[in-house]
Amino acid sequence: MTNNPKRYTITAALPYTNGPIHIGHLAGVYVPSDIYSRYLRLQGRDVLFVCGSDEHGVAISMKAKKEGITPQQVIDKYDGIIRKSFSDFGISFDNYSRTSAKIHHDTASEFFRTLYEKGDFIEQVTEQLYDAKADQFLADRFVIGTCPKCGNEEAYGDQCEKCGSTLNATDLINPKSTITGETPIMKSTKHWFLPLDRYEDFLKEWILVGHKNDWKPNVYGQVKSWIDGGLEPRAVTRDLDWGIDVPVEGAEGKKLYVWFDAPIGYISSTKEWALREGKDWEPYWKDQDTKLVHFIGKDNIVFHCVIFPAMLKAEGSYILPDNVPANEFLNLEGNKLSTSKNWAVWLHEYLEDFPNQQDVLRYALTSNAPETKDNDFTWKDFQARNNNELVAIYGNFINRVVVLTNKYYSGVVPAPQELSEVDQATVTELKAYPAVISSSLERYRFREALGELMNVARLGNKYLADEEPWKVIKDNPERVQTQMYVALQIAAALSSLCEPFLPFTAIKLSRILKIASPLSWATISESSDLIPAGHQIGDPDVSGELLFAKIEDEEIQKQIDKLEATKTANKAENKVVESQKEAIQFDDFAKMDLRVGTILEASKMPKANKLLILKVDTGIDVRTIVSGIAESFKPEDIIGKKVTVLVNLAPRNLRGVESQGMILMTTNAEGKLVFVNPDAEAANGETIN
Ligand code: B3M
Ligand code: ZN
Repeated sequence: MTNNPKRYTITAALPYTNGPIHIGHLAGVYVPSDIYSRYLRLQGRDVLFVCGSDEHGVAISMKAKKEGITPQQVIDKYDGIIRKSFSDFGISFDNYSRTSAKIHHDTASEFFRTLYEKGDFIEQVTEQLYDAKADQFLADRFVIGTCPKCGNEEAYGDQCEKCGSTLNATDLINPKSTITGETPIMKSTKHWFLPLDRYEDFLKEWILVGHKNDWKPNVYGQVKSWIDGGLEPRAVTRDLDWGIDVPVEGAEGKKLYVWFDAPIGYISSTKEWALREGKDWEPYWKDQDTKLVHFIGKDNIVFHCVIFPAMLKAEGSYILPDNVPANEFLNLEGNKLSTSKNWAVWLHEYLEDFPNQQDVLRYALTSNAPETKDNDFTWKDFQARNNNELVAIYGNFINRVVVLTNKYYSGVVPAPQELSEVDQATVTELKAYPAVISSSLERYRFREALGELMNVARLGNKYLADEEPWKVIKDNPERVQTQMYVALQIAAALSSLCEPFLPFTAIKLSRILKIASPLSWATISESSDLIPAGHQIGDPDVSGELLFAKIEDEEIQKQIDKLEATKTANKAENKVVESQKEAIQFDDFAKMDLRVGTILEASKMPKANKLLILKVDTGIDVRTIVSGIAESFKPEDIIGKKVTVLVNLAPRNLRGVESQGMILMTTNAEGKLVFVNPDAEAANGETIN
């Protein structure tokens, strides 16, 4: 690959259509790939940015079983939701396809047949895991067990998401079927294996030597440990009823392994685009002057850096990825994002609560992106990024420039007088920013690049704060013409420099300044006349629009409460019911004397947070009972409550108070303490049997 590519093929991991898109997907893959693609287009480069829905694999079949619908219905439902989410967030794919499309089935089948006919596969009958109860072979997510590499007890049959290793299902320790929970038996079956061991030397040379310095350490490190661990043949077919048929004799009932077909989805999406646009797809995948970059999350590293490149190498006519800048994981409020536990901020739900604030989320996720290590999204940080940075720095600068331009010059850019030294220095600093931001983006450092963008807004704020045109206007209006002219140049530059990161803001600001099309970054580097004297900015009803709105605490609290409710629901759903205790004889039970009682008085035990002192009418007598319920009930709220009392429990001295019995309690679905209430009609003293 040359250092000056003729064209770029940018791919973003194909999302499984087994659920909606959440902030982790955006942060890990789709915002960085979109920033990079938008940036390259602004430099006038030939960019093809492709993606599509990943619609095969066990994840889809499991979702279908769970929802009681067909896999086709699952993929149609989520393909639509996902496409809308990407469109809503301005993820600017040139093509978004789907692997259930015929063009992909044809492309993947042809790819497989090419390798098959070249004799690149090992055809072998092996013993595989089989669920006799479900009458089904167990592969991928149909089986779960302990990862032999890291001990993760929730590793899948093909991959451990914790350490990134890909596995053979038979490698799992203590495997269990996720269909029936049964322990699998072994059963013979034929599959086709990609002999990765034959590509070990090629991979070592291409990656461990060739990309030692330009691949991110988190990516290089994982690939190195995987290669150093020794590569083995990997099955690229499965015994499944959902997926792409294996296109060779003797493969009835076999499907392509999803991770064999999915990366080929990038190629079929390119073909689909080329057909629609009347272009030739091959240069984007076969020309050495094309720069191919895969954007993925860290759990996909081995597939994009080892398995797919081995497939491309085996086929022989394709280029290899120049870089795979995988991100680490984003967590949410300290916990791992989880589709199955609904522990996520779903994009479609975000827009319901924060309409037209896509850029705020793009900004917060990029500012906090897990580029080198896992990171945590919190709603408080989201609010702070918006209020303290977007509103207070970027929005505030633009608002001041627009208000003063409208106030002093009715929205017309004033003609500058001679630029002062400060003006010159400011303009010189502005001209340097396209190169500064580009340098970070070319190295896939998106957080750093965004920080530099905000420094442009800071430059504008500082210039106005130091120059104080609102004071100078009284005595030296000519000077203010120059000051506002300089400030407007910074504002104009921002409208283009922010486009890759904040595309919706770029449109808004261009409308406010009435700039017809984004300024090229080369122009910003060379010219200090980006928005010329005499130019009329947008009418006040347009130019008066604020770029960003403050986010109030209530809006954030609503989101935090929503997550708390999810946590509670998960607790209830995942509550483990304790197994039954050891059997007792009836005589054992008969020893307990349980009665109906009523709480007459209640008070807090001094210096004991958990204890209440109760006066209980047991029907036999009124007695004192100390109960550990102070954290769940206020004394005044339980007066008169009917309770179940164990009256013949030996008295105990608790903090100097003699407690004569026990009130029976349990917990509700939310884990909150509740009374075991006898029916209201039951009279005090009645025995409970
Ligand atoms: N569908 C994403 C995942 O593992 C996977 C990516 C395929 S990219 C070819 O969630
Ligand atoms: Zn592992």
